[in-house]
Amino acid sequence: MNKTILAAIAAILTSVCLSAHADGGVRADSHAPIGVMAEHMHKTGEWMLSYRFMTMDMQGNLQGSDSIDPDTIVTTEPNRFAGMPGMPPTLRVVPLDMRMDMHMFGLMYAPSDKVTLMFMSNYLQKSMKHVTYMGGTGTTVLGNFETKSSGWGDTSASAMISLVSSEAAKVHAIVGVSLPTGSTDEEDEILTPMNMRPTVRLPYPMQLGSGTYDPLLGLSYSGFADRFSWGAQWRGTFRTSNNDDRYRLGDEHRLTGWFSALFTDLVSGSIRLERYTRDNISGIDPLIMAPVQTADPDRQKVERTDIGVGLNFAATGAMSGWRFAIEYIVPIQQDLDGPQLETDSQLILGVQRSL
Ligand SMILES: [Cu+2]
Repeated sequence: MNKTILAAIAAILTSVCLSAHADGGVRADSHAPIGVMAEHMHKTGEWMLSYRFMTMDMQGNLQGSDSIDPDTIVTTEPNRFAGMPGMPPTLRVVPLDMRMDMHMFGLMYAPSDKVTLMFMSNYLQKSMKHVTYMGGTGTTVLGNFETKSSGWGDTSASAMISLVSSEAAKVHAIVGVSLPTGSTDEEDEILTPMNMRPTVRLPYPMQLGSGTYDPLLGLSYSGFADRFSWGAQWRGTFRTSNNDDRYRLGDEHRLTGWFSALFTDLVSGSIRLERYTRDNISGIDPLIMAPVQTADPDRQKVERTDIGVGLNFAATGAMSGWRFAIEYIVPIQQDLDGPQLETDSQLILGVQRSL
């Protein structure tokens, strides 16, 4: 993590807080921790623009919840393409680490107090480092390579519909659709166990979109006391049809609960738990075929529990309407259909501007 950037962010946030003075009604924790989406609504006629930067680091592999090293993977883990021409019996290429940076842009608008509309798009930058073992058996390393992909991901359009709205409690439903604006045919050069360097369609985790129109559903609750607040939310993404490449990604669910404390009206700290699940892929892209775990539709399932700590800042005065937030998230439990890369940490920075 870049310490200079973090120090600069801390300095900006501190000056925003110090220059702000409290005025009635604004409280930092009226928005949930920044890693939670679609958790607040707006009043009739209000707009909000937001930008979030999220970075995710993955290092090392898990089989279930246990670490598995590359030498073990390439000698014991079966290759689902075994038996096809030139394919070895076991995996021979192992991902070592992955980094994903996501730039998320959001727009919210409330046509009434009962309904807030939300649009989100994101720009993704992914890179994955690998080790390739020589030939079809043994533990002789042939070399390393890195693949990269970048571009716009899928776009979502949702409506939040208020069910309960009082000072102390707010509940709303989330109904939306994810649109397939992200690419599913990203390519890059790889190193094969036969020491060739072809450019091929990249495995599933390196693609940018789903290729499908997916219903989004959710339910969100927030509760407020004088100096404290809390909330819970479930959001699901349902993959209902195959894409043009003959597969569909697994359904995703996020169940989260958080607790926030106000330090001043304009600064709050939070702690949050999240349960994230993603199913395996059904179907298979005939152009994604390699002796590597990421090319296997049955090695994509994730069950993970994360814990996050965060800070929210709400500005007033000259910067009224601006909010800044940060959240740092680490897993406390992971169970993967592996071998699969293990998540190490996520950092989310956010800026929001209400109009
Ligand atoms: Cu908003």
